[in-house]
Amino acid sequence: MQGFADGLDPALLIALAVAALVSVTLLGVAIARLRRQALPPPMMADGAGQGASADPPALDENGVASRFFRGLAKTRERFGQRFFGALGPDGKVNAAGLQRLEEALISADVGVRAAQDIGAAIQKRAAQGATVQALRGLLGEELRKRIGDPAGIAAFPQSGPLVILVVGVNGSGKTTTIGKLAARYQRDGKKVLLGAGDTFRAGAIEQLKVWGERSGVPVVAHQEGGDPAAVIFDAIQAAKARNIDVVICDTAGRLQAQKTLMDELGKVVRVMDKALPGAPHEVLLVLDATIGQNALSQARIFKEVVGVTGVVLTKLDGTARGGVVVAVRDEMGIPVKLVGLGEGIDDLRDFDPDAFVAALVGSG
Ligand SMILES: Nc1nc2c(ncn2[C@@H]2O[C@H](COP(=O)(O)OP(=O)(O)OP(=O)(O)O)[C@@H](O)[C@H]2O)c(=O)[nH]1
Ligand SMILES: [Mg+2]
Repeated sequence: MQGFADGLDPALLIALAVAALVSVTLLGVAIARLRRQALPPPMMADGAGQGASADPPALDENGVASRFFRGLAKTRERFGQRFFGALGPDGKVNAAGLQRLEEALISADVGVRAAQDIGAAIQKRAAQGATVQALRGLLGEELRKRIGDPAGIAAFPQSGPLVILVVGVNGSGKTTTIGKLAARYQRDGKKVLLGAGDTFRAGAIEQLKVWGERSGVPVVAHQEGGDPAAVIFDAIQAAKARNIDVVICDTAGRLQAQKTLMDELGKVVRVMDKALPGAPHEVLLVLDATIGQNALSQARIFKEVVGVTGVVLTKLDGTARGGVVVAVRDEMGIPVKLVGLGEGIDDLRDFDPDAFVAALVGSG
């Protein structure tokens, strides 16, 4: 009888040895990978926080402060890099530094008057020997006092539905805001109904219906090209008949220069009051924060035509011009009530002045 090894070809033996070597190497690689996974993750650099050296708030991911902090990343960066960059290492401001401070504020769209006043206040305190940290605090205070107290959406009336009219120029985010707001009321256990008052733009009714379906909210709509006042009248009547808590009405986007469309909006408001005396209880002007100071001229016109009661500032997440919040309140006297911090259904937040200022300048 032959022994086991006797029958083996030397070439086969070499192949077996190579295979064993490869297996050992692969095992080594796998062990190294497992070890790496067991290590704590590397520190993630939050580019957003760099400028103002603001620490992210230690709250849960979806907490108000965290959402503002993330959503205002770009504005904070601009404030941080330009504003604090304009201070010397000792925190002293000279004439050129002051100029740069004002420019930084203007470029974040807080408005020229506010920028000058805040710049002067900081200059004065710096001349008294204030530290950078103290100047940061002063900047926060100056911004905060210009924003005013938080203002919420109108309360539910004693009888009948709360009626909200949503207006604004094309693409500002009206329909998206309505979708998010409807979902919010729905989550709070309210019965919501939407009125498809944008009969002007092709596809607008469909878009609102899609948002309605997302949260199971009914939509009252007529044909494209129909009279928006008539649709909204029907929506309010239906809401009364069906014991609805909140009616939110979409409208066509319009340029403030389009006189007919602006007149039409005036008519919509008059008809709403006929359907339900006192309606609309809230007229929300949706402003796209990325347009900065142009938002002010829009606010001026809409305020005149329909008596805006609150502003929704959308797309704050995508802009470095978040300072426009200050200008809207400071120069127009209209409270910012809600802010859009993203495109998702959960990205509409009550405007929180404290969280806003902390997200811009840091809490320290
Ligand atoms: N990043 C971001 N995008 C937003 C926000 N709100 C709205 N958008 C986007 O802005 C775009 C326009 O939004 P719409 O809701 O259709 O705007 P609209 O005002 O109804 O527009 P018209 O019906 O044409 O007048 C869409 O792509 C939205 O997803 C926001 O808060 N953040
Ligand atoms: Mg729309």
